[in-house]
Amino acid sequence: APIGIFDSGIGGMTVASAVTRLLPKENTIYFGDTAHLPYGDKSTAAIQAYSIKICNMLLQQNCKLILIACNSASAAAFELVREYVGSKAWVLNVIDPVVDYIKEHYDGKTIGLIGTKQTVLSNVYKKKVDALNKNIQLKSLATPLLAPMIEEGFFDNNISESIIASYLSDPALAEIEALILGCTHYPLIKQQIGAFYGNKVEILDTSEIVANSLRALLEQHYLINDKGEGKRNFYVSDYTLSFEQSTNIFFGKQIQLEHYPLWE
Ligand code: DGN
Repeated sequence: APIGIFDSGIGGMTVASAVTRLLPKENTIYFGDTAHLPYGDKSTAAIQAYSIKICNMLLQQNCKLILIACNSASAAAFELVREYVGSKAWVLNVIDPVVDYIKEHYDGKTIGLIGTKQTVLSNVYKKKVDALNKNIQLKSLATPLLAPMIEEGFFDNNISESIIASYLSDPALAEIEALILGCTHYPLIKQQIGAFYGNKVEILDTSEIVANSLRALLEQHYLINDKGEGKRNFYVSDYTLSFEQSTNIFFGKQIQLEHYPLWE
């Protein structure tokens, strides 16, 4: 059975890429809801409705596990999706693995979070980190310009450097000792963010943490497929050539996207 991965667009391919690097034999089905992107500015109700419909499609394809590879959808719809999917498949989001990582590696520290408005305003990270009772202070800032900036290919030049510096200098993120990259796109600017802090702040790359936790879950339930052919399908709800060209940025090589008219 395949692993289903979905996101609001193609940014979730950073997570898909980390998963396929770690589990190359698994078959994966990726669904990018490009007809509705960006989720980061949508209401909770809208994101919940989109997520349920996408999960239906992934369940029809027999997925053994559904990974919500989008921080905004993880924040808005994880509980609902898990309830909806029930025992038909495992459901994983991109927030809990990071909170588990923090639980293991941090105590009494100040940690920063950047992400979309939906992710930051939902307060999900803060609630989960507070519930750890480890005296960790979570400081967060919505950084909505970063995702479109990266989509346009600005992630290692002067413009991205100055936008990043402007956001990270915000007093809301003062004196942090680690920073959570709470959006699918941000692994692309990990280097520049690290450099901003003179490499003295640990940058928590959620795509890698999530891939490790997905593998652990499959292992724990004897669901690993190490004899598969590593078949990969990439669907989008709205196809454009520019989405296809941008896959290169997020997946590391250009991917052929198939149009899946889920909303038509
Ligand atoms: N995939 C979204 C997320 O991780 O929050 C970012 C894309 C967006 O909504 N701009």
